[in-house]
Amino acid sequence: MATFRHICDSVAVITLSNPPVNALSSALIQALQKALGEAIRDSAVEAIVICGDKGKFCAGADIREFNKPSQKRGPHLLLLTDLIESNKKPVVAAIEGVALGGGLELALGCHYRVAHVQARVGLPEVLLGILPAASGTQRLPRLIGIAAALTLITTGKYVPAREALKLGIVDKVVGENTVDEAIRLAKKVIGQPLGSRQLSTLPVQCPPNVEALLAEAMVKVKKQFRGAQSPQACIEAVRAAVHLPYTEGIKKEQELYQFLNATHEPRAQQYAFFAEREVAKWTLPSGASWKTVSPQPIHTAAVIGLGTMGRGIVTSLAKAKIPVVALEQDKRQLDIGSKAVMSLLDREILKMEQLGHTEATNSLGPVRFTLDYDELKDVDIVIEAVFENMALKKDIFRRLSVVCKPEAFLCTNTSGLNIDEIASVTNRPQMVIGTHFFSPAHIMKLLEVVRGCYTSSTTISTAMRLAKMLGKIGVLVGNCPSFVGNRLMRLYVEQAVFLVEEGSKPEEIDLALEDFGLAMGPFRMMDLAGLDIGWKARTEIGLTGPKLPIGTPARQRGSKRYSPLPDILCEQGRFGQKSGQGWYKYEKSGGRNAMPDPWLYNFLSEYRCIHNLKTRNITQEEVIERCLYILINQGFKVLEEGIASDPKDIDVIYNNGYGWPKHTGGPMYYASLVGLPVVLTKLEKYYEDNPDILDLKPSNFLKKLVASGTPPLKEWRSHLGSQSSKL
Ligand code: TC6
Repeated sequence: MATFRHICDSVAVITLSNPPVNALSSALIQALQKALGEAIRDSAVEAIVICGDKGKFCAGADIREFNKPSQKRGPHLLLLTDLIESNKKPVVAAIEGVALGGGLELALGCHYRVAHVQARVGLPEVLLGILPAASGTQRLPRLIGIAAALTLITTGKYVPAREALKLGIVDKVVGENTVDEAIRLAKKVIGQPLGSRQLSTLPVQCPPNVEALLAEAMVKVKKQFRGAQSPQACIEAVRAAVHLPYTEGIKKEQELYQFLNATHEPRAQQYAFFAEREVAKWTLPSGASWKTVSPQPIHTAAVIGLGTMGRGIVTSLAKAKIPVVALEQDKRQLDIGSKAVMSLLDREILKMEQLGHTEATNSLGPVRFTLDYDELKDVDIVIEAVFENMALKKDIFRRLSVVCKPEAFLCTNTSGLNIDEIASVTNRPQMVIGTHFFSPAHIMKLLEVVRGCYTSSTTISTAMRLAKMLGKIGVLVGNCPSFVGNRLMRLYVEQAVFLVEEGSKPEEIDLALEDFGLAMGPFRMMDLAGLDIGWKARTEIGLTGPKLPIGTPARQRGSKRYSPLPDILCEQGRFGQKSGQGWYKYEKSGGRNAMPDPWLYNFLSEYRCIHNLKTRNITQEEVIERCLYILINQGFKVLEEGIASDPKDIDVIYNNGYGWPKHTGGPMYYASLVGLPVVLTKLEKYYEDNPDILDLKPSNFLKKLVASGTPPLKEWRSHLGSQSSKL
């Protein structure tokens, strides 16, 4: 756990060891306490170095233990940091890999910190619904000042070693032999006064406008993390560092920590943390799994189509150092696309340089632009990213069958088209898979990996590995129209539009859902994405436009309720931000500042008049319940149909691809928080009120879970029975 050994008789080296990331479990804290005690008592030891085993200092408290009652968690890290700091022998932290959360707090208790150039440090507790409760909120501001500490503590951002040096978090950065350097430093400072190195004794350097700074930070986090309490508690803790002596500040830190711990947020965020890692551990009904099926190596890739998605995908591959061939259909598109890609790559280089990378240009994989399919003959994987047109995609896959080597995997970046239909035109349907990227593809973390009925387990394994190589979270889902993410999203958006028909204003609905914590309400989202995209798709399948059978009622398709509102807006040229008007108006075409539009109010009252719709007062509660519960209900249907194998898959998709607030865990976790009987009763009520909204009809699986006594979320999967998995 924590081993203690002498080096050159005067320096004791204590190594933290708790694979895989040396997390501070109670056992490790106990072992560290023991090793420290021995080193402090040993008169032959004059200085101490703390390092981590296997090139990782420490990733913080062991999150797996957070659900244990606190009295069973053993000695508190806080006491340990005080013990380290107050002892007379200098203690140096040798930081390799990561010093995160409690790991950094441990290092801040040390008198000196030496970091390897590739190490990263940070206080990510806020992302787990808590705050740095082992003195991080009190020691860090004393070391680097209020402004920088606020940023780190409220964002949870990981800071690379060179930036940490600039900020003053570490004293030295080395390219190699971090522990040796720490030992050298420890020897050098033996006997020197430690007063100025004991952070808890230092005053906090406050700028004159400190209250304004804190207030500004509060406004920022309230906007950025709507509905979440931990960022606000972090600011309160830093405020305590400003106004109170260290020991009082620590009391406040503890109080705030206890307060947060009594809310649902830590559990929700910690669930989300582990869910993101567990989705990588896929298993098929056949028994094949991430453990048994090896991925094929990917040394080179190709991307077809350099529109918005293709450009992002090329950039993402280049960032992962994978050489890419980028193909377009004609010279003009290629010129436009290649310029756009180069500009994205330049931005990536700039970002890396700002973080202190000296060889940023060399750290990207090379990109070759071409019009020639023959250049694809040797690549290991192709990602087709042309627009959503089945005929076009099939043409491309037929061509790829001929050109690509037999071992090459063929991926389609589609947000909802049938993978099987695409695979069926190739000479290797088992090597075809859906890779649904999210825009901007070089930034968004989510990758929906869509298994078709022919897709082999090796192809799945390779696509999931690709996600990891790109720094993304791959979630394996089955093939159905719109897959998981967009299938649920469509109903949520549709519900919002129905609510507008019934009397809500778009901005009221957006506000209600943004207050709940969603990154963007449905109307602002539609305006951003472009209303014309959905309009085009609906026109193609005959829901609107010339293919719509004559005599179809305006607000009905089959037995289902339909709202023509978005179609009418498009007919009026209101496509959203791109045309300067949509559900909102904007300062200009391409503007981003959404303003309520009086034109829309008039238009809506006329529309309601024409369709004889009575408006009523719709509460925020109804907005949230109808929009979110219909989405959740569809989540249960997705589970029932075997399109996703576990509720956490849906949650990870929503948290990472759709701006769902992580502090509620994700839609399915949120349903478990609200209580499944409540969700069921509400759905029944709303369905009764709106029998033409068929998707409000509660799913059988939801009903089954409630009838089985509402088991906890981790047991839902076992209640699915012998459903036909699409995975
Ligand atoms: C804290 O410190 C509070 C202190 C104050 C109160 C006292 N605990 O991400 P990866 C596991 S709060 C337990 O796939 P990477 C992870 O589940 C903590 N387990 O690898 C996975 O397990 P699996 C603040 C942890 O190389 C394995 O390690 N710290 C912990 O892409 C590998 O993880 C954080 O929030 C942990 N603390 O990234 C740090 N950390 O293999 C969170 C990881 O069984 N961690 N695991 O699935 C990270 O950011 C990343 O894991 C990483 C490694 C950068 C350390």
